[in-house]
Amino acid sequence: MTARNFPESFVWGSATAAYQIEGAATEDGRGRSIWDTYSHTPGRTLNGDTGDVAADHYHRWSQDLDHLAELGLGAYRFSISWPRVQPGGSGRFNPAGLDFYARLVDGLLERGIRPVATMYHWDLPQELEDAGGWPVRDTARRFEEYAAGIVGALGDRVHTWTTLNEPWCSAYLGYGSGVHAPGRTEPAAALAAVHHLNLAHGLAGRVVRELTPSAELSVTLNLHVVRGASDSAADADAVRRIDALANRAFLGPMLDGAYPADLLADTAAVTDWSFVRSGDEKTIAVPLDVLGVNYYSSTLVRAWDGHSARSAADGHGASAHSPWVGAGDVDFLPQPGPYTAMGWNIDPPAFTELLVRLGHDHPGQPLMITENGAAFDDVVSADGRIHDDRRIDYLRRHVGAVADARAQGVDVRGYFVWSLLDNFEWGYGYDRRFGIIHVDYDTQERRWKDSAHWYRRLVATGQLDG
Ligand code: PNW
Repeated sequence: MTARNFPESFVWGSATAAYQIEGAATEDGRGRSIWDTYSHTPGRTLNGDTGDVAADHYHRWSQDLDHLAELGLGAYRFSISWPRVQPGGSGRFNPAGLDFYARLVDGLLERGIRPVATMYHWDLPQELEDAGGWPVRDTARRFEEYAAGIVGALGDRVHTWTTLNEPWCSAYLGYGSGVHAPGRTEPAAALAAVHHLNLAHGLAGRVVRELTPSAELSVTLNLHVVRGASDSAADADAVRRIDALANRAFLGPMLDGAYPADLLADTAAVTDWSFVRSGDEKTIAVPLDVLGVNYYSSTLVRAWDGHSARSAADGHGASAHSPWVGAGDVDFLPQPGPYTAMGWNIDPPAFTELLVRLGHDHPGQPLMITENGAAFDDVVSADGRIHDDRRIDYLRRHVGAVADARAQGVDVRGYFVWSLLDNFEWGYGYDRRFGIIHVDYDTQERRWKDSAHWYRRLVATGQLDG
């Protein structure tokens, strides 16, 4: 067997998120989330796009599950909309909302596809934001109650429960740079959000353990591969600081039971971290069956010398409101291309590097790639097909990077392509297409891109071509 063969047991899937595909924003008793508010606020999303209709998956879910089955996928990662199942974020649950997910889960099981459910993919009920949002501790308690409701309703049928998707984005983009909902730009609040998201993960994890011991428990992190512009001590320190904010702020408490001391020291001018109470770190460190890893591109930094021009690659650098709380003197450098339509650089070796590091730092922790994929400007050709060769090339090289990590002994158990369908790409609206299946937003017609055909063959053979 060559390094590029994947065993039968390797899980192939694809991923979506509720607000990005469902639409039906006001149907069947759904409440409002921070993304409804944000996307309806002028100037927040490209072209003023909202998730009101999205890919209309709420009405087309059955047909969409048929696509999963035709792709031959073993698992489907979706998210549950908190305001659809618990409209005010506390108290009463909405039976119609729970029914939707019960039908979805049953539809997956009927097709022999494992349900991998994410509890939170960024759609916080607006009422909870009005009460302070993730910077306040009570939100973690509300999340625990929500988790008990959905696990109680669906627990025995869901194969894997994922507490959070990318808490890095929720905390730093939602409360630091403000480019995601709720659009706040408050550095101290962003760090408090980090902690309360971690706490929410731990509390919900305990709920899963207690209510459905046979289900797998996971969390999904968007981990950063941070490289320095030189091997100077100053650049190495910039790498260490960004690694602390991006990665160890989550990996530390979740997998090692404590926040890294350097993170607390680096951010001391922003907050004293007094929101971390005794016992919290123990709660957060609930053992995980799998750690979900999302990877798209890499990050290059240097220590700012105070003189040279500042750059702001990805809009995440030294902009007016940086997500990199307390690291205003770290410069984010543009990287060599090629780039995807997000402007993100393509760096498959960094993916292998990340996985090898995780295998080294957290031995015995199984990993799952819960998102990887690319947006490109897709064109429907005269033959009616979408020849997305660049997406195929991106996917081939990144699946290859996973194979390389596995060949080095890293325990990666599966791969989910982002995304099944074109969808609402947050601040970029419908302008950026990540799907392996094209969506015509006028007719809601689904059409397989060449990448979907390519993925089906990979899934069937477990063998990378080319
Ligand atoms: C992830 N960043 O989001 C999400 O989990 C998906 O919902 C999203 O559609 C996908 O990746 C593609 O963007 C991210 O700015 C959004 O670094 C932004 C960033 C990273 C991930």
